[in-house]
Amino acid sequence: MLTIYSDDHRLHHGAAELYRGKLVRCFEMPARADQVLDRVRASGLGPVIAPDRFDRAALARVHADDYLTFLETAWDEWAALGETGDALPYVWPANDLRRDVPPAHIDGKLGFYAIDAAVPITAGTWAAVRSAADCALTGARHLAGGAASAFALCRPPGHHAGARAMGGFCYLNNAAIAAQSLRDHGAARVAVLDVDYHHGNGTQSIFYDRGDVFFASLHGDPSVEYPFFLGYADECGIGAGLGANLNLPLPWGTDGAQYRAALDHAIGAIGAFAPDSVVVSLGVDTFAEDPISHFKLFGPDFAAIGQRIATLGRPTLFVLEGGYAVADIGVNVAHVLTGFAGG
Ligand code: Q9C
Ligand code: ZN
Repeated sequence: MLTIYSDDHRLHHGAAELYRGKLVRCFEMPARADQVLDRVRASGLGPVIAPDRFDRAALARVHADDYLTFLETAWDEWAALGETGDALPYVWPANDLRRDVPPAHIDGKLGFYAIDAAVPITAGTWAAVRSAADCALTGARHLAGGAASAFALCRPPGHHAGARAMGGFCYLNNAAIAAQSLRDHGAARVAVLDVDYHHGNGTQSIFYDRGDVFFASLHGDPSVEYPFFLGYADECGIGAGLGANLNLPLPWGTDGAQYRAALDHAIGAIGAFAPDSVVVSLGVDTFAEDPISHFKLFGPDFAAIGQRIATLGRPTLFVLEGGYAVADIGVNVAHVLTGFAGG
């Protein structure tokens, strides 16, 4: 299996995110990608290549033009205030406010385009998020060219980013951009399977009204878990997308056996959808020792995830999402990928 990786992820290194009344050190950090790259190399999975460069049009297939312009210019507008630390929002267009007018000032723009305060923008953020999207797009290009599988080692992650919103450490939705690229290059039907601990709200919302991209997600029950405001079982799609969205919220404490039962359900639904290719939003924050999550999966459970995905027998692109137990993220990701390769 080919891995696509760029050192440019290092250009994004946020200092802090707002959590429970404090600014805390970012859980999403460059060392995560280093660990994954290290274990991919050690596992003999296959070659590691640099991404091709894609232009803005590939991103604009999924994201709104004004949002892309915001991401591209946010740091310069922030720096023009005389600020030297990371840009973070502090006000949002929530209930009872207007959200039809994008503000002119950067403080307003940050809140307008953010769902939370876990998305610091630094001088190198735009370059890094572009490189992550390039990794995903390169993986999609290899699948379209006939590869059976690929792994886009993306950082920062993407599945919380909507067409016009950043959040949860995510800026561009790498998996959605890749899924759309597969659609644009020969696949009539694509399934996105999201196994990150958190609901992939961005991916769901991007494809919610479409019948050509099936979205299935296993995640912590949003009634008690981030992102709280999407990811419930009754969200089944709308219009042409009705029936093409499957949410499987699971309780805190979910273990390997419970997880596999839900995964088999999702895989059955994806099989019935008969996709031409599959994109996996691969988060390993379901790990028992993850510092921000509440599932109880261990190494062998990750291999079983890969094996079960392989039973679909479809060209499959894995896209890295979350996983914050930094010392273990590489081992757990490698378990999924080698489980798939051997399954
Ligand atoms: N400090 C992904 O896994 N913050 N994003 C939760 C814990 C947001 C996770 C509070 C978690 C986002 C890609
Ligand atoms: Zn996550």
